[in-house]
Amino acid sequence: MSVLGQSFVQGFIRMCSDGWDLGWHERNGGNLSYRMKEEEVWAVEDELKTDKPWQPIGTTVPSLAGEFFLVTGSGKYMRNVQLDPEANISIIELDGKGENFRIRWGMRDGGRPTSELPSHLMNLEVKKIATNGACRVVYHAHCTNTIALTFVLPLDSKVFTRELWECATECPVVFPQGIGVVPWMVPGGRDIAVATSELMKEFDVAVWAHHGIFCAGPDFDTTFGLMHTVEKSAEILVKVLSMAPRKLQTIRPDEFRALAKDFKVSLPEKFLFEKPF
Ligand code: 2HA
Ligand code: ZN
Repeated sequence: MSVLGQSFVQGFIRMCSDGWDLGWHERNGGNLSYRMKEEEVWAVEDELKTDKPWQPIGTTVPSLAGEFFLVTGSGKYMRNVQLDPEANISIIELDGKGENFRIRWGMRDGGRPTSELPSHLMNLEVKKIATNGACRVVYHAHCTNTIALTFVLPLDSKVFTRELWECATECPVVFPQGIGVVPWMVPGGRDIAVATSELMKEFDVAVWAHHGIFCAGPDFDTTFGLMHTVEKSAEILVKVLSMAPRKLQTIRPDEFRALAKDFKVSLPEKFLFEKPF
């Protein structure tokens, strides 16, 4: 079967379109990567080319050595992925040291993988190790309400986690570990990749101040659903903060503890501190 006929490719394309539909991908904003399964590599082997040069990743990911990834292209628009996948996404292979990559399929008219490739690969590496190989998807989007909150909330994981948990009852169940916050940094390089992947050891979500969100998960639905849940909760908080200077009521620490018990999640006590509404 062709590359485009594969279900993992179809799932990847749909996620790009869904993010566009929700307004998270102005111009070339945002990017997506997927760590392919061995059998998915075998299934498309006939279509993989070897004429492109090896190039440095810009960081080292030894635990991903030799693996294959489906990634969006640098400067490419999420909007266009569905319309012309072969020109906007690519399958890349990593070398035996996890230092270089080469394009094996896609980017038909030239170009290179996402400018955030170091962050994607370092996050995928940390998550692969932390989940015994279960994590395969890393997604970066420019979610409006979450970005807006990075101007008015302290850039502190405890505050972001607690505020977003309070704004939608499902949040502590969907991201019980909480969410990390990266202060403003220059995007695209190794430094922001190191800072983000350090947080990804603990969290599945990292907010980039004044920029966007990185999410990780085992499949497209879970990862997209996580991004969507965080951003929905952020939208509620933006509305609440716009309506009144303070909440009249909210979910209290003991209520989170009761929720955790019934839903069988464990919520770190560091997020359940006493505070005014
Ligand atoms: O333009 O989102 O962070 C792609 C990006 C860079
Ligand atoms: Zn971005």
